[in-house]
Amino acid sequence: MDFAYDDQNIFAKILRGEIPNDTVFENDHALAFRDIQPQAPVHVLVIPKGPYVSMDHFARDASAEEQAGFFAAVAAVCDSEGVEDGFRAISNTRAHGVQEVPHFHLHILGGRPMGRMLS
Ligand code: D5M
Repeated sequence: MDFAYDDQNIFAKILRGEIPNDTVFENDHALAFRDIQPQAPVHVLVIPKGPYVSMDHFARDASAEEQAGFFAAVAAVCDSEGVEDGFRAISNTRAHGVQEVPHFHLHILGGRPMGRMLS
């Protein structure tokens, strides 16, 4: 798999501070911010700060420290967003997953029942 990274993608620009974002949480390895087109009362994107295109890229090539930092951010978002009743986490990947932004991001959706989603 070729995981060539395009540093002009919109999340790279957010990480460089070139585009504003509504930050929920940040640590050394990850940033969490509100989706600009929310699909639920809670809709936060968690992204690694490193240049990873997709979840499989991140899982293969990110260091243990980067991966721990990423999941610490996921935990912090879950703690702060009031999703005790549950949430859905999605990472759209490449063409079949209809990924729009080629920087790995985990959608965290909550605040209402999500319904079945297997299509
Ligand atoms: O979809 C990418 C997601 O990223 C989509 O839900 C909109 C969101 N998005 C796009 N631009 C921004 C900015 N500037 N801030 C916040 N959220 C944004 P996917 O199909 O998962 O790649």
